[in-house]
Amino acid sequence: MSSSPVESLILKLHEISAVKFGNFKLKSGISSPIYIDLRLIISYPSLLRDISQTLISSVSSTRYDLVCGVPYTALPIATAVSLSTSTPMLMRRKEVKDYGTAKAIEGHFSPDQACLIIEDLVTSGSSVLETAAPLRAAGLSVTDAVVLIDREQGGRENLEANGIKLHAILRLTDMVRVLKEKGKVEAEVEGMVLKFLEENRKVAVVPPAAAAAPPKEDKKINNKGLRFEERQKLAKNVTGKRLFEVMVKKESNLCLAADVSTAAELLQIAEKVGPEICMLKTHVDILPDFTPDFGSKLRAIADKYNFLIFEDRKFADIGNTVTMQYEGGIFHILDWADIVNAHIISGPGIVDGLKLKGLPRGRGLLLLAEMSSAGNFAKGDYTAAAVKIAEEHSDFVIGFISVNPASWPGAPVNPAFIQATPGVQLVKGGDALGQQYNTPYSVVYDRGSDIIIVGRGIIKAANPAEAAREYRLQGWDAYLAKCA
Ligand code: S5P
Repeated sequence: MSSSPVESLILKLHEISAVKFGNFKLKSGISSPIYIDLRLIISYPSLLRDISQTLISSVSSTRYDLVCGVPYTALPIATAVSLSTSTPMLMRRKEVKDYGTAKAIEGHFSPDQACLIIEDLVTSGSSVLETAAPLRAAGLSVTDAVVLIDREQGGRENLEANGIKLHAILRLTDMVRVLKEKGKVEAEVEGMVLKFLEENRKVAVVPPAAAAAPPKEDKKINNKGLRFEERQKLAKNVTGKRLFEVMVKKESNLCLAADVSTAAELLQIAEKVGPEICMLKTHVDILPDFTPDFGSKLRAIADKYNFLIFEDRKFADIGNTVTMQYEGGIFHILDWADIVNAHIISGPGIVDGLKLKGLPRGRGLLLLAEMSSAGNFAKGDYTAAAVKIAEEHSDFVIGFISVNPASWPGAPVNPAFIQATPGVQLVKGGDALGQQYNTPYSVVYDRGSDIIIVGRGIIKAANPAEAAREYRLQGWDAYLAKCA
């Protein structure tokens, strides 16, 4: 019996050992009974041609003017697609050498064109999103991605949540089934792989609460076309002005949430990611080795790398109490934090109290207008009240902790206010305790925020400095797309 084109692709991939069965330790640390290495296909030109032809036919009803491969494995595949369809190709640089000097995208294009992303293997979809961000930032339309293998581990859902339709030639389960049918693997191995896939299917599945509030298709883009330079002129508070200035200078709208276990670790990570961030956020009350010189040590690093310090104290008491909490106790927050934040649950008196101490020292305040956690109560009238209080104290309030400011009634609010959003990772998802994550692009472009606040996405990464750089690039690209 003759095989279908997809079946022969599977057999060929198995033949060249691009699909292996055994016990493999994956980058994420988990052991997998199957391993796919598509880098090998460049050694088999006829297979590379067959793969590109299959990819082309699977997107025959999709309109695209350009193709762009996800670096590096998909670059030869994209080249083959480009050659056989005479479609111009773009390349996304993985490393952009210096701030603002090197281009993120190589090749000629005009901003109204549609670009198809080509990828070899999709797991969570984050590599496709990393390539889509700078393309979109350059004004290109990215609505489709074509991939040879879908590992069925949340990639399709994540991409869809980011406005990208995934066209996959084959799923890993099809692959194992065909190999079993053709006698290439034992039933037992097939069973192990299917079990592994089933158990690891939920890598980055969107929790229902996060999925419940997708950005509206027809919404206005918050602060569209307004650059930070212009908004800086509108800011009344010196720290607010400075934050805009630092963002522009460093081309960074990334705030690190430095939720590490010790002060020593915090100072170390501040040194590592300092060049990438505009702001570093602390929870000083989680540091068991806090000493009175912590503030001056962190300040020295902040001055060296030019970022602001934000103590995420979330004051919530009456005005008189917060003046003491701000200035006194063990932490003396007022002495070292440029910015603090407050809930408005206790009414506007809390801002009066903090302002009494903070304004003479040139400090700034962010109001929690929304929260990122599932089921929180900061919405509707509560959010509107935060905006009203901010307007009444715009000499001290520099902006908001927000989640979707583009959806606020009367949006956009005064562009002098900075929107800073937590709950950001490279793929949409959540943690086990109610945190909800959106991507840098959806936070800044769709939801209209300015600053992405990233904690575990950076501090738990194998290389935090590299991860911070990726977040900075994605956050800044999204800001540029909003300015375009
Ligand atoms: O609504 C909020 C407000 C804040 S400030 N949700 C949040 O997650 N945060 C903070 O942002 C939270 O306290 C933590 O420090 C950070 C998010 O960390 P991540 O590890 O989930 O990125």
